[in-house]
Amino acid sequence: PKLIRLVDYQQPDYLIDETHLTFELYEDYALVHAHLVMQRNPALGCDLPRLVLDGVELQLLHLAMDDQVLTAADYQVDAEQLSLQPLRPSFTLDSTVRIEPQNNTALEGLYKSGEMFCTQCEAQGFRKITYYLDRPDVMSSFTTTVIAEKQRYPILLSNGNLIEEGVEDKRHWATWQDPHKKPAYLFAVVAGDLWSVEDSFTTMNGREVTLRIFVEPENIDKCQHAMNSLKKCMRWDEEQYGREYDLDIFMIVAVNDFNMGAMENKGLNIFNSSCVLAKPETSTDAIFQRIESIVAHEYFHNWSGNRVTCRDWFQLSLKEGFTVFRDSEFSADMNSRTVKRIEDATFLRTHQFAEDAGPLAHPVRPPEYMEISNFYTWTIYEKGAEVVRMLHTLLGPERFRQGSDLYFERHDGQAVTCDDFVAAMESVSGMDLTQFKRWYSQAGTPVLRVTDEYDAERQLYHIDIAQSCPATPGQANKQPFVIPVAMGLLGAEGQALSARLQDAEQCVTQDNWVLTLNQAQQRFTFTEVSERPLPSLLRGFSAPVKLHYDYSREQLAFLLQHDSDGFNRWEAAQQLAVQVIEEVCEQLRTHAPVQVDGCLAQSFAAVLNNPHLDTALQAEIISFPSLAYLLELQEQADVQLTDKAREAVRLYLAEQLAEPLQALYNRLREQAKQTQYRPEAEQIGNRRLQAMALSYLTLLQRDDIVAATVAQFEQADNMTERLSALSCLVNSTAQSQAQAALVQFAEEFAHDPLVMDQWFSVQAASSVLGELAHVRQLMQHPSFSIKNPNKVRAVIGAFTQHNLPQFHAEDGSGYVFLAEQVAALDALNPQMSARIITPLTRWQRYTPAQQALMRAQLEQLQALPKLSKDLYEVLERTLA
Ligand code: HT7
Ligand code: ZN
Repeated sequence: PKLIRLVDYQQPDYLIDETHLTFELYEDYALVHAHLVMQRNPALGCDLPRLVLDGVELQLLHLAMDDQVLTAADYQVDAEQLSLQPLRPSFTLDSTVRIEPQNNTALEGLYKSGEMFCTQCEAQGFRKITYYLDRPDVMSSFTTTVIAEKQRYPILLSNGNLIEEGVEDKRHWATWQDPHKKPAYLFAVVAGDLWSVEDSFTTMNGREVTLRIFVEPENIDKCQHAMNSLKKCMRWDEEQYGREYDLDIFMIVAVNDFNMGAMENKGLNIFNSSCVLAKPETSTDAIFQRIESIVAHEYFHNWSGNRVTCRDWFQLSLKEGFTVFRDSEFSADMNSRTVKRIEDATFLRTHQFAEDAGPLAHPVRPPEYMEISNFYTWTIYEKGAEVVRMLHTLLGPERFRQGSDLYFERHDGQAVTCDDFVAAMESVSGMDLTQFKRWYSQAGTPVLRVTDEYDAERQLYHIDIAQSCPATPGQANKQPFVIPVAMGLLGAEGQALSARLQDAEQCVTQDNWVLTLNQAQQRFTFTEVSERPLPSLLRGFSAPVKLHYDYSREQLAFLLQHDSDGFNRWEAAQQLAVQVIEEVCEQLRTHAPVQVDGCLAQSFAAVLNNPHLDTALQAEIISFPSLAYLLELQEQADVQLTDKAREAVRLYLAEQLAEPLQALYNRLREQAKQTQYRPEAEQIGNRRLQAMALSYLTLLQRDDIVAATVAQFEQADNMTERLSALSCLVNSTAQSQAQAALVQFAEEFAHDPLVMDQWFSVQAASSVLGELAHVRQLMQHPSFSIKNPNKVRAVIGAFTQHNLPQFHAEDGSGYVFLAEQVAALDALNPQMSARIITPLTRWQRYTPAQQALMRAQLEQLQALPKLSKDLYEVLERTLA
């Protein structure tokens, strides 16, 4: 496979003005007729180079140019392309191809999910449907006719508005027309026996939009939350960004077999059913929240992605980073802003920082790729969103909104670049963002080292910040980034200190500042500082960096109690926990007696007693750093030792805080019993704190607590409480109760694949129950199928990403298992194999013995006779 490079980008030689497609769907194949109205790209001259169309796994049955039928001598065709010589600058091209959706296990292009036909065209799936210029800068209008058997496929959908439909014998047809020009990756077709819920939305200009969610009949009672979320985010986009919806109908279809979360096809979003279907009895709070955010994400793409799209796939973060930022702000407005920020920062620091520190590190705008599907990464999405967030911080909300308005106005209907986005921000702010753009071109997580000095006599306070960034593949040396560091100063009583920041743009006294770093080493001086302050740094996680300041445990406990920034209160608790756990790691390493510092228990007790903190934030603060995050902080990850230390500290906390935790649990559980379940912020916070309390109490191995857990499992009327109880049992020593609960659960929900996913995950992720043998057994369960990505994630993904002690078993059995599954999956679904292998790609992080075991598996995979392009690229980079 060859490398595609950003520097080689060239405009398309030909354009497609109109695309007319007819799909004839049958049980063992489909015919696709394409009529393309094309022209030589006028920007490139009058000569007529050969026309090269993309096409993969297509059987060409017919080809005609300007109605002249072409024979094999008139064109060349290979496994990926079809080329021919146009004779005029404007011409039409007709083709018919035969494809086999029923045998398409890669879930890219047109495929079958159960009894339903559906498509996934981003990034390059359209070329598996018909010969085309399958690149995002070729934008065309689409008219699509779908023909299928009426009884099996009563619903026939495509993008845009329905313009005609009819019946002929047992077959029927529907024609859809999308008036907005779009690249092929936004194309979609669906045919199936679907039911729908319908609602409507009146836009800010008084237009009526029909909203429809299509699902398989048994899921019709699980659509309301997605519908509510859709209406909320449509209003939010109007109010916050001035963006109005632009078709008469907006449709969502839920499918069971889907490689990612959802897809923003114009007017016809296709969703993984796990990201759209919910009801209280089967879905947890986390699922309800995920649905709200993904529905919003896909809807927001209608502007940030569809109306203004990407010129090429190197610009993927242009739409994904901006849209993640938008959906994250939406969720923050709908729920607790602080908790949302904590969740986002935790995710970034656990997953994206690891990616940025490993062999697959790449900039937000990668310079090259072999297989673009491999670049739907945490860096493109989450770090890309942080880059947009930093622009928001640097410009301020009003100018950022002006920049966004200008971007949409300038580029509506165009395919553009990240530079165009930043240029709009420059135009409205007058700022020169040239240096800022290093965030798009340099990979790696910057590290900030902060020291300070207080001059009591002159009431001066100096902060010195050094920034550096580790080398990443292909980038040995990094230039300084522009980094906004939001901060405040606390006095001895915990009060916010006001002061003047010297040389700041506006020299006004305040108590919340944004320091803008742009050099390797910088000093910032505050004047009129009345006492020695304690700095609260990187408030709200204002930049995706690692910040080191040498806080004592007392200072962290003080920040945890007094900081006015909720995010930094939580951050202080995390840092305190990390320090305490690392101390225990050291004791275990040196075989010293384990002594857990009491500071954490005292601080947590104060948090639990603080009536001014909401329960959601309390829950976040007492939630412990995950094992994955702790390992991410270590120079060389020691899984078993860190797990032991972490568990020892958790047990110590449970013992010390047993009384308040028990009281809290009892109060919240009683309250839950009296309250009708709603997936709303306040209740979600209560349930999360209740679950957190129960998970600590479980460690005490007390019969009364086991009994309370069983009672919660049996009596709760919602999945959030049931699953948290089940998880506590599975991870406890009460294995007979755990087994009984698992059996009961599986009997009750055998018919519901999404609930069974939760059943699989809770076991595979458990270091108590999820031994490899058990995980292999789960894969034999009738509800498991390796062809279904949700099942693969629920079992293999949960085991390798959340059951680290078992996955990293010292005999290497976890690595052998993962390699086996990767090999099996690669023959079926390359996007999934290249994704599920991720834990093995981090091999350099572990001990030499583990490294050798992991590397051996990677090399064995590399030696397989037939590898997909996706997996080939990942292995090449990982072993380079
Ligand atoms: N833009 C969508 C990306 C996507 C995708 C990419 C590759 C393979 C399968 C896929 N399904 C969806 C999703 C999004 O970011 O909104
Ligand atoms: Zn997206």
